[in-house]
Amino acid sequence: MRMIMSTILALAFCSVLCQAQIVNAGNLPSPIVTRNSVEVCLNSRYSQHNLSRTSASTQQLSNVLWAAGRAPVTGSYRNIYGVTPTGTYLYNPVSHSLSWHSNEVTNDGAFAIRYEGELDFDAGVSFMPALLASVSLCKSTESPMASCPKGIGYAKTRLIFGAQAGKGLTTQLLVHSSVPEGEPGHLPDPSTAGDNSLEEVLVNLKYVSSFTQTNLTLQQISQILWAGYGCTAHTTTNGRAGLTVPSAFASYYLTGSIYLVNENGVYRYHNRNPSTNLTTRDHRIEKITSIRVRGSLQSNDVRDSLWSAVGGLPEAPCYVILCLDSSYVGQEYAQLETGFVAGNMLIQATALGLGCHFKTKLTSAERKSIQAITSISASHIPQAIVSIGPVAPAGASVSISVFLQGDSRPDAGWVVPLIVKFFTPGANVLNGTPTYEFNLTTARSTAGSTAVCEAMGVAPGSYDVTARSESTLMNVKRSVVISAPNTSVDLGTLLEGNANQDNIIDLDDYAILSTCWLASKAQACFDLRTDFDRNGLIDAADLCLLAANWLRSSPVQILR
Ligand SMILES: [Ca+2]
Ligand SMILES: [Ca+2]
Repeated sequence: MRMIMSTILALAFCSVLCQAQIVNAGNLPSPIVTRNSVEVCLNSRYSQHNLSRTSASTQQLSNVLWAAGRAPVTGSYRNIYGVTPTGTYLYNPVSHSLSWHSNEVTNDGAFAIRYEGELDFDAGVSFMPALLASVSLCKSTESPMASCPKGIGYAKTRLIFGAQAGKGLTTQLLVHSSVPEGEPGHLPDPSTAGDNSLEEVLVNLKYVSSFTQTNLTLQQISQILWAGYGCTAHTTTNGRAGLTVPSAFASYYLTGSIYLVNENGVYRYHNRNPSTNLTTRDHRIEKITSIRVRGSLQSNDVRDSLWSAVGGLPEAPCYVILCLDSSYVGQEYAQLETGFVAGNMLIQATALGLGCHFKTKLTSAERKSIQAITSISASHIPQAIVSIGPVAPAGASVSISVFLQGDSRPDAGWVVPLIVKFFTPGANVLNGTPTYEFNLTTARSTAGSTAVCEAMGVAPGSYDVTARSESTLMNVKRSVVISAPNTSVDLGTLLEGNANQDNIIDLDDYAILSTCWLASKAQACFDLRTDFDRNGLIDAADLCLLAANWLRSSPVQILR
């Protein structure tokens, strides 16, 4: 009984003591939003090695742990621990709270975060938001924190935070591409001052596996490569040009081993000039020219081959392959650094309105295939692939195809506006309100026999689907079942001749055609509405189409 009482007293005493310190088991205060941009925080980060043991505030701890918990979990699991002067706590990212874990206390800095997980890469992905959140505390009601990732003397690498103020924020850009604008390999200056808010970006991180296939601009590519592994305004204590990521002893393990794969081919990213001199700064890409392309010789686009070769890789317009030199493979610091780069790319992609995905745990067969497809250096061993692109809307994408009339329709005449609507089955498709309406533009199908386009983000279900173009009647297909991720819908032949866009082909349309009879495109009286076959001349071919569809009316039922 006495023992139980003393235990209770000891616990009570500990509880009082703990309240005097920075941490309590239980809920943490909500993170504060500083409104500092992702870019300014990336440009301002640096590692500080001698960290004060002055206590951190609960708010500082809250912002840092919250940010660490925002990163997507890669690998099978991740536990985040806060190591404080009073003990070690397990952080719960769902409830934003701490629970007691062990008596281990910090012997360096104000507190540290450390991880248990399947992958060192994963710890790196989660370190970066925490680190940037600590930088961002500058210019808020809380002081910024200095930090440093350390491993020596510990069982597991940790990110240690000191309560002393850092150097503050800077938008000064010290790196510019050594390749002149307009020449191959040039990258435009990255922005160091976005108008986003780091914390708001972290709330809405776009970690996705479904992208629309819109190619990235060179400015977007420049920004993402810089965020991942670009030079900042900082110089390290051993005289090297600092990067947006920390690196043990400023070793910079990924120097020259980051590759970009886009619609134009494969490129190696360089942040140094000369490439191996870590005291220099650069920002350029070098095309890998020795790509062997099967089939067409004109294309260096290997994205489809890459996608086919790597299980679980999403289809994306842009890939970044993070490699390690074979001498670094398996080293914890080096693997951690691949996670830093990926984490930054996710944060920056989100700030640009793009999505991001990480493919990890590549098999040795996949690594060999990646090297063969991209022709990258044999000593550069792929560790992870970062996919980047616009986020595909949730729901199904619907591939629409229609046949366009007119024997003399030129190639350009297959590119037409197409209004596609999705209705509840049985709806009045002429006057009713659709569930979805898309103003699309067609392209000629690869086979050349149809005009095709894509409607994105349709919730799976059954719909009456309609389509019409500028001078056609409306076709309808009833009770079409749409399922994710993709459904193809053939909406049949669109009937030409409806010049005035009402729902019938009749004398009104003929009257419009007769006023511009035999007009060609250059003439003032030319009226595109009656150039039904889009060949730039209004003649007997157009009249024949109108006559063939005479008195037909919308909606034209397409049965199958
Ligand atoms: Ca008409
Ligand atoms: Ca014509």
